[in-house]
Amino acid sequence: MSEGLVIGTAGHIDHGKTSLVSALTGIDTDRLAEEKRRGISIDLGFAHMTLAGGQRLSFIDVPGHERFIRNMLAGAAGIEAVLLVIAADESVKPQTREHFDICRLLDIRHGLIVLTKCDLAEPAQLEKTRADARRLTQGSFLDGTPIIPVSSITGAGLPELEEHLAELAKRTTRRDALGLARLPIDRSFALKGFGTVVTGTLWSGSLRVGESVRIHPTNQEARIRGLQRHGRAVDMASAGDRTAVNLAGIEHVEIKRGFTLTSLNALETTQVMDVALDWLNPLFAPTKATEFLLDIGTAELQVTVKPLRVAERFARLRLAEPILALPGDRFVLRRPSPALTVAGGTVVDPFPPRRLNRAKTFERLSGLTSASAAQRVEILTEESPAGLSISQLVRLTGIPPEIVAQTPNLILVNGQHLLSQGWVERQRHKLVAWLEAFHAENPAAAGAPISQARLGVDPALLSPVFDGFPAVTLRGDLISLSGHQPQVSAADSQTLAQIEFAFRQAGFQPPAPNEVLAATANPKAARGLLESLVKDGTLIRISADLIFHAEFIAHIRQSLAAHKGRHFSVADFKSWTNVSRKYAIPLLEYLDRQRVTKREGDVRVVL
Ligand SMILES: Nc1nc2c(ncn2[C@@H]2O[C@H](COP(=O)(O)OP(=O)(O)OP(=O)(O)O)[C@@H](O)[C@H]2O)c(=O)[nH]1
Ligand SMILES: [Mg+2]
Repeated sequence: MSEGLVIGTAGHIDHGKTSLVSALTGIDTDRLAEEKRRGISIDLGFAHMTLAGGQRLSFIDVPGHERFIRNMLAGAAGIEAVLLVIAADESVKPQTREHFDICRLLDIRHGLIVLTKCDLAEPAQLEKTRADARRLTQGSFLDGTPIIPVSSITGAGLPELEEHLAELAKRTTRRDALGLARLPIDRSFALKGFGTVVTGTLWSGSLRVGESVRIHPTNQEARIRGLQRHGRAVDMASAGDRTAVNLAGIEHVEIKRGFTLTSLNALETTQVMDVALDWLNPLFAPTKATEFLLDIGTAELQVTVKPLRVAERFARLRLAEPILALPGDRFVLRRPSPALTVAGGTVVDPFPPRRLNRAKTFERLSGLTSASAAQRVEILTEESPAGLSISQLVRLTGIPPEIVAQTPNLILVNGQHLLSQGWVERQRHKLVAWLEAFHAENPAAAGAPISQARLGVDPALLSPVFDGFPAVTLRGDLISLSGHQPQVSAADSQTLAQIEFAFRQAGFQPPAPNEVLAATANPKAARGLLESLVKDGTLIRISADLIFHAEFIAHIRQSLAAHKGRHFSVADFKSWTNVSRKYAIPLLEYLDRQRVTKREGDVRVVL
């Protein structure tokens, strides 16, 4: 079970965010010398507390200064609820709006509004700030949420705030504990005696001591030596936990904020993705490819935004560096200068098709945007030329393999590859068309060698195409349309009968094929007919010049079946089957190849 709701602060510089966290938790999160000297927060601060009712809370305190929005965004990436902090004496200011916008754009769904510095505001001023806060948050996730006036100096309102925090912890929906482990890293440092430690909020899945993990985008592997939550060692961390991970096998300087720690061999980074965007102002939306800053997870990087069509929500992003992103991930776009948050967005496809056909892409992205997880797997499988493997689908969607494998409406082949019903239907159509053409060109043939009918598809994927498909018939190595009758002339059918009779009559002492052919009316044409009898399984070629009627091979197999597991000599074989020495050796070699028997030195065993 996960423990401890992760709450972030948000609000304008100097509005009392750090003082509030400190008044609640007793932890001063402004640790840097520069923060102390300047009296402002620069980087993220981390604190935690236990409420009277026993609930645990983690706080991520963010800087309000507009120059440190990047750090604020890295902090906001890990929170489940926000305390929107507004100083009662100053009311709503630019970064109040920007932080609030960022929370909305990142789809944070829970929070409280705290009016700080109440000791500094007259009652009328307090009421005005309260009204401003209501107006700002109208129609948003904070519409109707409690507004709690406090003073971090006098302590007024703090007990009420704690009650509201307890209630907030109860109503906040938690993250997905199933799924693959994913932890966007916000800090990496070395602890004496421990080595490398990274911290972050575990977005999904769980982590266990001893397990191996992957660091993206550098693709390094490391082992979890220890885990901590709320400063205490634990064996396991789950989705939603503020987690410190002690890693073996990697140096702390090799890891930066913005990297992601994941389960070992499931996910990959990307550099191009298709997204849906919400512009804060329609005028911000570019009409051609334009550079922005992309804040996603704890990472910030340069990105080129190419709108799909004018005034269109969908766009293709090209990232300056590879990052780990999955469908549904939220992000923020900022204009580099003058710096401004301009849009939020959702990753629709982190591995889009290379070619951008605008009309098709629009349709495709609309479909993916409204798709459930299972429908997404279906769409991706259907659009791929020959289905997708489970591991490919995991990489494309972030959905764990055991869930991908159970996608309804798809066909699982060999436990590792998914095909759509539509794909199977298309192969069946192709196969029927191909067989129609084959039969038309080869009217005398009973069917086509299956190896020719594979239509350029991996043979391992074909069983769902052939199996349970009544329109085609498989016989031995031959495939034909069901009901296909080989068209043979009267003369040919007479020759066919003559050849078959010659081999059937000879039994275990078959004639030389050339002798049989020589006895026919047209030996040259008869060779093809002999081969067709071999192909359709009426005759069986044991070696280059030795052919038996299939009846006798079946007879031999039957005789051997009675001796399953027994060791036997060539002499035994002759007495069981009445085959003469001349034929016994080639027959036994044939049976070895067919895995009916197996040679072990001087003797054989019946398998
Ligand atoms: N009188 C009074 N002063 C407060 C209160 N809360 C904070 N202050 C003061 O306001 C100043 C700024 O407080 P901080 O907590 O650092 O503000 P902040 O929002 O964290 O600022 P940044 O992190 O830089 O955005 C400090 O001097 C605090 O002592 C309060 O409730 N009442
Ligand atoms: Mg601060």
